[in-house]
Amino acid sequence: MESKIKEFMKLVKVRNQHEPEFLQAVQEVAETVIPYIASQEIYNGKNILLRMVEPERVLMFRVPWIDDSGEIIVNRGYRIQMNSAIGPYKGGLRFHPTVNLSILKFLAFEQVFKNALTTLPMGGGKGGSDFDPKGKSDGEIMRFCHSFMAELCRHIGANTDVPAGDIGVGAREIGFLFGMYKKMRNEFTGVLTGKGMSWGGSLIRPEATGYGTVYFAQSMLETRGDTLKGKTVTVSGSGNVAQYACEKATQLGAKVVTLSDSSGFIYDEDGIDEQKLAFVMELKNVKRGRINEYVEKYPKAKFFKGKTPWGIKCEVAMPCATQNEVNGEDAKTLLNNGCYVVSEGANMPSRPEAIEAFQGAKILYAPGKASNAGGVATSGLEMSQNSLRINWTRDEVDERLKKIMKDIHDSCIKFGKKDDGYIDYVTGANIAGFVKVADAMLAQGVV
Ligand code: NDP
Ligand code: 2IT
Repeated sequence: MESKIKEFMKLVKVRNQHEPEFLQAVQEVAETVIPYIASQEIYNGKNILLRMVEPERVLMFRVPWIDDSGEIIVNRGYRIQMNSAIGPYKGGLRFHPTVNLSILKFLAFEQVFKNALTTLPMGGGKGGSDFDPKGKSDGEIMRFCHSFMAELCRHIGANTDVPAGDIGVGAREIGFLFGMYKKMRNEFTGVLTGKGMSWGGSLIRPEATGYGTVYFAQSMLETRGDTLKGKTVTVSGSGNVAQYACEKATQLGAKVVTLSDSSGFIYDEDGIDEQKLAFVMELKNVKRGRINEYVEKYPKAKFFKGKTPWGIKCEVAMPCATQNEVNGEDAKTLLNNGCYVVSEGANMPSRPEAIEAFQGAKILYAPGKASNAGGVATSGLEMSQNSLRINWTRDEVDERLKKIMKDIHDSCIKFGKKDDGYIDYVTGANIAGFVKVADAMLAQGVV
């Protein structure tokens, strides 16, 4: 088996030599799915995984725009249309200076499996730009988004490819992107998700990723007759996912003690309650400030410059910032401090050594493609509402989200439960996602 995996990875590496994040994501899937393929007659000799690692289409384009000083700036735009076997391409757009082909291909690849797990008919895609929204005026953000969509609008559509938000892309950006799509194509459709409530958005979509990550942690704890009540939780990031993970964990009786951004983390021993979180939301979403301003408002809290929160004692950790933010040493520290639940809100936040440490210690560890799937699942619900031209209530969407998170948890158990009862959520999520997409690909032939 080892040699089969090595042989497969050799082929993938030759084609994608300079894409470390993409190779990292593929390696994890290969290690868990190749042994399964070998055990199932129907998938043998069909090169399905080899087809899955090759995007159906990669778009790369120039995004020129004019900044407030009158200078012409050129950014690079991308859309990876990874797999459409079970539905239109679906996945977010990331605007961050680190964006490149490797990052977006890893995200698109993960998205294929994640979307399959949601039980909804969505293929996988991802896109974005190396544009840095930090410090830009609203006018600059608008001009950039309009230029980006002026090209992207030819390649997407409500039945073709439906983008949404990710790092650096929230409600404001989705608004500008939607406006230009509508102008260029002269149609009002559900081509993007994460829209505003008065123009086709869904209740709970802003909350969904963070809430879902907490619901998943709850399901994992239930397998051990445990709950979130009274637990100390560390959260990284302070953006969309982190904010709502903090909100739901607090509502369920846990105490969230950290938040972070790329400049460092804050530690509030008393817990980040509803009122303090409202301050963070205003700071990050309206004033677009930095997390260290939290300690100016709440002087009992401490700011640790340039550090991540994984040295703080907790029972539950929720990485909600970015990829590879938890390394092997961080994992050991978390384990030594008594952490026994890790529910990932971000995509691939744990490095392979960290995952190995978590699973070696047999703690409850959920990979992002399972635990953060609530965001895209609710995007799927937004698409359904757009097609029906109706809006569901907050409770209705939340109930559907809870059910989907529970179904994902069940799928992980189905394919990931070991003989000793330990649930390997990585294997479970990868195989469950693979089976759904692979069966559709087999039915559709070599396309
Ligand atoms: P936001 O842009 O709202 O927030 C991102 C947060 O992460 C910010 O606090 C940001 O800090 C921090 N961050 C970003 N990059 C880095 C970095 N390189 N090092 C340290 N901190 C960093 O994004 P989201 O909350 O939407 O996304 C967070 C994660 O969740 C991502 O991995 C994303 O792919 C994933 N995700 C998002 C979903 C969604 O629906 N939005 C759905 C599923 C997963 P700073 O402001 O300093 O950059
Ligand atoms: O990584 C993700 O799942 C997202 N950024 C959300 C994608 C979506 O289409 O809602």
